[in-house]
Amino acid sequence: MKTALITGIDGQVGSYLADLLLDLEYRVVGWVPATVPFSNANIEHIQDRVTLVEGDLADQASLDDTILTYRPDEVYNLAAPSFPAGSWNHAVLTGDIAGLGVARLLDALLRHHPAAHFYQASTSEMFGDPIEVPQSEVTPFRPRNPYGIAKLYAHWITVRSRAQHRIFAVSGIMFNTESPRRHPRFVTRKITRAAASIKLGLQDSLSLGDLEARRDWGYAGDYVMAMWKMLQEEQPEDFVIGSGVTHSVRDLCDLAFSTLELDYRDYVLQDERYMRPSETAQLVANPRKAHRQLGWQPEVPFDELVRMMVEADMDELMEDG
Ligand code: F7E
Repeated sequence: MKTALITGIDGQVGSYLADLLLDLEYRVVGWVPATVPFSNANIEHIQDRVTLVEGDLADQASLDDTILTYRPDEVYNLAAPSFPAGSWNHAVLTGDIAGLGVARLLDALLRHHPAAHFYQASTSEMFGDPIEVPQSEVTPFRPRNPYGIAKLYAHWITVRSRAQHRIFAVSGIMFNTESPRRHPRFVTRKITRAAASIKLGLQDSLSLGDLEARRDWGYAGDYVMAMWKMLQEEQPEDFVIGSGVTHSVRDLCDLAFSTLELDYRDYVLQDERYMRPSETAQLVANPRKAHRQLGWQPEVPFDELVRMMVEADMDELMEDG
């Protein structure tokens, strides 16, 4: 039986990855934060089947202990602050955890268990304000916030550690991943939850930022398969993981509200508080390498994803009420 360590198992992507690895009969060890209360909502359904360990990417000792104790065959690093716009308020913390934390984790692997296969969760935010559209594995990086900058450090320390120490370490450059387990601070879930809440008469309106902003949104449950496949390859390589299609926030509103037979124009307000400077960038994946080499294709298209999220939010709000 293979053992996998997932840092950030309690997050959206971590929980879908844990579901997949349990289906594949791995022993799953999940890292949860040691110093802040964590929400177990995403992993409640599997808590009896995974081993939870407290750890922190700021704490070298907890990394060393975990690697020495479990000697995982595969390590998936998904733990990091994940709000690009909000990272301006926590630039140093973001750099420490999302950036240097990866150097610490690689250090622990190199010293205690260099045979492990390592996956670093990189992000389209590293492209930031890109010089080409769509973005592939060879597109230059131009991050535009502390989150993207920290993730870029993590990307390069992963790629260069592979060359320097000949370890199996790879970087998966993921575009936006969404699902009913998405935190409601992100725009997809903010909208699907609000649409359900308005339908049930619990809320009258929804304040958003730029309705014309576009993103390449995909289903988190599909993307974890690409992550796993990357670690099963013969050679360690980096991949861009995304759908290759963008939609606007307006499209998202239209779909989410019309699923519930509502017209978003009756409820959506624009609010300066949610506007971001430099939002003109076109972030869209060129996932051809993943299609060709990993045989990976996302299965859930955007409209189905939005409907799935709206329905889950309706169910959840009705249960709560
Ligand atoms: O914004 C626009 C906003 O906050 C998406 C993280 O997983 O993906 C995620 O980061 C778009 C942006 O995600 C509102 O301006 C409009 O254009 O859902 P989001 P994100 O910033 O793209 C990347 C790949 C990551 O790596 C991150 O960890 O939606 N938008 N109005 C809004 N966004 C929010 N949150 N709230 C609004 O009211």
